[in-house]
Amino acid sequence: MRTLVVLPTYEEADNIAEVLRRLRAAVPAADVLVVDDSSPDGTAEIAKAAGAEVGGVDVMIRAGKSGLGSAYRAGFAEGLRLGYDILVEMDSDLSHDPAALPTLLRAVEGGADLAIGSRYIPGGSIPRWSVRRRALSRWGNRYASIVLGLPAADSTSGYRAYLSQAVAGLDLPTVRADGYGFQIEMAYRVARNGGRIVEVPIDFVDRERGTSKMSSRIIVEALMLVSWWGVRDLPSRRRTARAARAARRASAPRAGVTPAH
Ligand SMILES: Nc1nc2c(ncn2[C@@H]2O[C@H](COP(=O)(O)OP(=O)(O)OP(=O)(O)O)[C@@H](O)[C@H]2O)c(=O)[nH]1
Ligand SMILES: [Mg+2]
Repeated sequence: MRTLVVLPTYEEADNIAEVLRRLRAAVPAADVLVVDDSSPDGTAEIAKAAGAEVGGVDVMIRAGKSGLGSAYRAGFAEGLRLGYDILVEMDSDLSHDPAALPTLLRAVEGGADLAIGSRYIPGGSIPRWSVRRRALSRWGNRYASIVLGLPAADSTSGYRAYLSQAVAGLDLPTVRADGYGFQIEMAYRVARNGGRIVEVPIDFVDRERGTSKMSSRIIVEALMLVSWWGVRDLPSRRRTARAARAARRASAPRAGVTPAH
């Protein structure tokens, strides 16, 4: 299946060349689209040079820093326009090991609409995170999963592969969230469309070079959005659950009736 890996970058001059080289080694046939927001540190130029070296890399340069969600929306729109079968999300700071990508792609090829690289299923890990950061992420994920009925242990993970058709069906231009909220919103929309979500264990390596662009604003945004979607969609989730219960009752054998032999 034709695959496009979308790599959002903002000030990843120290990481992007190695990401591209390791990506090419892990998935020789995949194409790559770097979406750079005019990083002042020259990330785009380095990406172009490393891209020419490894092949199959395009660089989209946008006018200014507009956020992770917006970068993925632009990259995915381009991937859909060009007719790719699978669209991949991956951070460009080496937190996500390119060597794990073939496993995510196999999950989509095997029938998943969304394959999430998960830190919170057996086999997954975050070796270098502090207890505080781990707890925040773990409980944030639990909250999203309970409030939205999301069938995923790690809906904030940014390492994932989508079947393009699933992305085409979720009305991408109306996805508004950024950062963690963007990841949750995308998974939630796939689930609400009846899509199949599969999780694959990954080891999340903390970035060694460059600076984090995550902020408390992004955490608060995710929390508020999840709470709002939870309240907004409660009636429709109840209706769906009632219909599922009724369908189960209708298909279960009736009590007191002995099946004929
Ligand atoms: N194009 C673009 N990319 C961005 C923007 N903000 C972040 N990114 C990229 O998105 C990816 C994830 O951002 P990080 O800052 O590493 O966020 P994080 O991985 O949640 O946080 P850390 O654990 O601190 O690294 C990286 O590849 C960033 O370069 C943005 O505004 N525009
Ligand atoms: Mg990171």
